[in-house]
Amino acid sequence: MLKEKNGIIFGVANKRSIAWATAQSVHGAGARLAFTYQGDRLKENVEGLTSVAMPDSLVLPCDVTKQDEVDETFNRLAQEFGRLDFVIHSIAFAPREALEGDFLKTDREAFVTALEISAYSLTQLARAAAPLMTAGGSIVTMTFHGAEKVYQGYNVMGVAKAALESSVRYLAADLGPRNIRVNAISAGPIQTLSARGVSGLSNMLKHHAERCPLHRNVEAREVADTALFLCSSLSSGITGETIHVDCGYNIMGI
Ligand code: 0WD
Repeated sequence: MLKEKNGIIFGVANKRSIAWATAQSVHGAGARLAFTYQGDRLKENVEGLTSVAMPDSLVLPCDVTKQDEVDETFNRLAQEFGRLDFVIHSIAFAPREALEGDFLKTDREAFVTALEISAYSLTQLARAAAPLMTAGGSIVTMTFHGAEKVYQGYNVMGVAKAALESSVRYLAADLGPRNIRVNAISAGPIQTLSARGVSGLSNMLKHHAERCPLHRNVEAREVADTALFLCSSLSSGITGETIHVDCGYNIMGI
């Protein structure tokens, strides 16, 4: 499905990352991949994972708060891949203290950091990627239902995800004429490194599984396969959307 396609994946922290599940799906469909890692603390993890499973991949440092690293990432991509076909944006961060207690107490610094890394980075990366997407392309980001409804403890990350989902629509409008599609996947809760930073995760997992139509939690593989669909020509008519991959949780009232 993705033979002779080149993609870059932002947000692999370890083997539980949604980005890593996505890498396995798109690589299995034939794509050649570049990965980025945020800082030296994650370098070994990402190199360890890719060297075994996908040794032909490019692995580059890229902290989205450092514009020079973003510029260097896309320079290297231009040199090594030439053309880029898809981007997986699977990045989010908020200071831990902002992810517990009242949203009301969110300070300026936590707000700015969460919005910069979790929302603005999509626009930043889309702007850098678009010139390489000479045959059209697909940009996919990860969001959560906490953008639409209040989840206690999700707090400023919910506000960041709302900005992210809106950014998807504005970017889709800007990039549509170049046949670059931009979509978000709203995933149900999954046990990952980031998710463990949100207070009350195990309750959230239990509540979702009890309430949703499929009566279970979603698997990272299911999110990954939706990303594969969004990167492939099977989804050629879809842009600016937020697709829920949450075992149906979001449709439920009482
Ligand atoms: O329940 C979940 N796990 C859900 C996650 C449900 C719905 C959505 N999501 C979203 C997250 O909000 C995020 O956008 O999916 C995306 C991926 O999250 P993940 O796979 O759950 O988490 P994780 O494996 O921790 O990957 C996120 C990574 C970071 O990991 P850590 O845990 O080290 O903060 O985002 C990256 C980093 O690798 N990241 C950055 N990358 C570049 N520059 C930066 C940065 N400044 N900050 C964080």
